Amino acid sequence: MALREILHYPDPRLRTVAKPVEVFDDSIRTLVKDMAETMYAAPGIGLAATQIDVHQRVIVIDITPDKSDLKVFINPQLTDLHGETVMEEGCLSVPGVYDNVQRAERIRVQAMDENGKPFEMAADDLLAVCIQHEIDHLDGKVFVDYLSPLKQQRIGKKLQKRQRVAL
Ligand code: GNR
Ligand code: NI
Repeated sequence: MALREILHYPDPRLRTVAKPVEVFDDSIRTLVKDMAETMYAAPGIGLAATQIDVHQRVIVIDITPDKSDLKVFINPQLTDLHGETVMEEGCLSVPGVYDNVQRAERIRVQAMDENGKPFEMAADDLLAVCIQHEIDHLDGKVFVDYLSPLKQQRIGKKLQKRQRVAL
C-alpha cells in the first residue's frame, strides 16, 4: 500500500473530467487501497481519484469516526435527488477552507465495487453530501465553485501564497 499526494486548489489538474473504469483488475484494487490509506491518513471522510491525479471514476468514503465502514463507488451515478440541505464543507484539496454548500438532502446512487459488482444504495445527510462532493471531483468540480466569485478569488490567492511559502 502507498500514500498518494493530494492535489491542491487551484491546481488545473483538479478540473479534469475522469473516465469510467472499464477493466476491473488488480490495478483498480491497488488504487482503491491506496486511496483508502491516503484518505484515512489525511484524515478525511472521502477521496476521489481526481484528487490524487488519477482520472478514473473511483471514490472512497468512510464517514465513521473509527474507520469501520469503507465504501467504494466506481462509475457512480446519482439516480434520485430529493430535498435540500446546507452543510459546512471542507476538502482535502482546499486545506483550511470551510464554507456552506447547498445540496440534495437524500439521494440514490448506482455504482460498482472494486470487483465490478453493481449495487445501488440510498443515502442521506452527511453521506449524501459526501457522495455528491466526491462525484463533483470526478467531473472536475470543487466545492468552492459554489461560493461567490469574491470568495473564490480570496481562496485562490490564499492557497497559492501558501504553496509558495511551502516551497
Ligand atoms: O474530509 C472531508 N470532509 C467533508 C466534510 C463535509 C463535506 C464534504 C467533505 S469531503 C472531505 C474530503 C474530500 O475532500 N473529499 O473530496
Ligand atoms: Ni474534496
